[in-house]
Amino acid sequence: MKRVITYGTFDLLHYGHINLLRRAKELGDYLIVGLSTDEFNQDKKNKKSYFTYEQRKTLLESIRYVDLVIPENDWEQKAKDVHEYRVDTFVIGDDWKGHFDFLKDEGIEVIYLSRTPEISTTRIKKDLDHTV
Ligand code: C2G
Repeated sequence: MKRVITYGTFDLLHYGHINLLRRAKELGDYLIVGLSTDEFNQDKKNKKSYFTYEQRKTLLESIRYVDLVIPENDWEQKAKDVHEYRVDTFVIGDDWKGHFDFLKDEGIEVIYLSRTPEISTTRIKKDLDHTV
């Protein structure tokens, strides 16, 4: 059983997120998502999500590729999570390329997947602002 983990805010869930989660699941048998909490978003990621943590968690848990959603409370938890959840592979979009290579020291495979270029939560918000 190959276990894969990824992290993110996943606000205003869109097909770019789904493309990432689908490819992450294809790399193993079990996919864990570390979902950024509202506090982590506001205090450390300088992001204000439209949907709350619980709403974003409900959305993620309904996706066929996702097996478990855990809270992401800080930048430091990854090195602990990979052992606690017996993870083999860490995956994230290549906008983070190089940022998490330190996980290789924990014996974890680190893979950066290409982002879906034309879509982003920021773009959705901007486009909607112009339509109302
Ligand atoms: N993503 C993507 N294509 C997009 C938008 C997002 O592949 N058009 C990917 C991102 O690369 C990331 C995941 O979807 O792997 C979640 O995106 P965000 O919610 O924007 O994640 P981010 O805020 O970058 O949080 O500790 C890691 C951070 O929590 C990552």
